[in-house]
Amino acid sequence: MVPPEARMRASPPRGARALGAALRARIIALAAMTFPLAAFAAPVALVNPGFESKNPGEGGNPEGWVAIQHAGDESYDFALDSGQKRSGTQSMRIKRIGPEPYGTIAQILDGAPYAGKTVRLSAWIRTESIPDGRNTGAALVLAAMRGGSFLAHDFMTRSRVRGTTDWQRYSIELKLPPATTRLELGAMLEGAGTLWVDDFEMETVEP
Ligand SMILES: [Ca+2]
Repeated sequence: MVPPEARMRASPPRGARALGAALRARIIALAAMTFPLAAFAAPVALVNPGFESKNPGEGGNPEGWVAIQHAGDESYDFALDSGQKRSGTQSMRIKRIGPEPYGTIAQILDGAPYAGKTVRLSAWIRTESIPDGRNTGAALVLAAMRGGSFLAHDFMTRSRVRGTTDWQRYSIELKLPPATTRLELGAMLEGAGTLWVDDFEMETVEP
């Protein structure tokens, strides 16, 4: 014979059951909010995104990348640096050594597959002695082009990394106009100082 008090405890109180159901409903609602975004983010393959490749690139550059600087005197030194890395054994370093205004390490993709889509570029950046100023700073860069003409770009103009900073992950997004045929991505140092960059990632985003 079970005492009435014990029988009451045998099944969960009504309040607890209601709470469990509410929690389940909330988890389902959260999952519904999260999955559609995840489902439409598709990775874009990059060559040598962490600067670990031992294969030679073109013109002395790391495989998959091209060093670009403003015309004029050689003003930026581009080098793989095993003394600083976010992961693996080395990162890319850009250091200003002359008077010209910018140095960029870039990867160039066929833009047609991404025309009309939004892409998100992420990478880890570390900086040393980058001065404050209007035309200074480290940045991730994304540019949508048709041939040699810019259609749209994001150079982190309002969120440059300056001063001396430890590794931190940054992301930018760009909606590529439908006419895009060429996509340039990378990292840029404008003005003085040193920039290290490592572990690039890119994905298409279609919320
Ligand atoms: Ca690396």
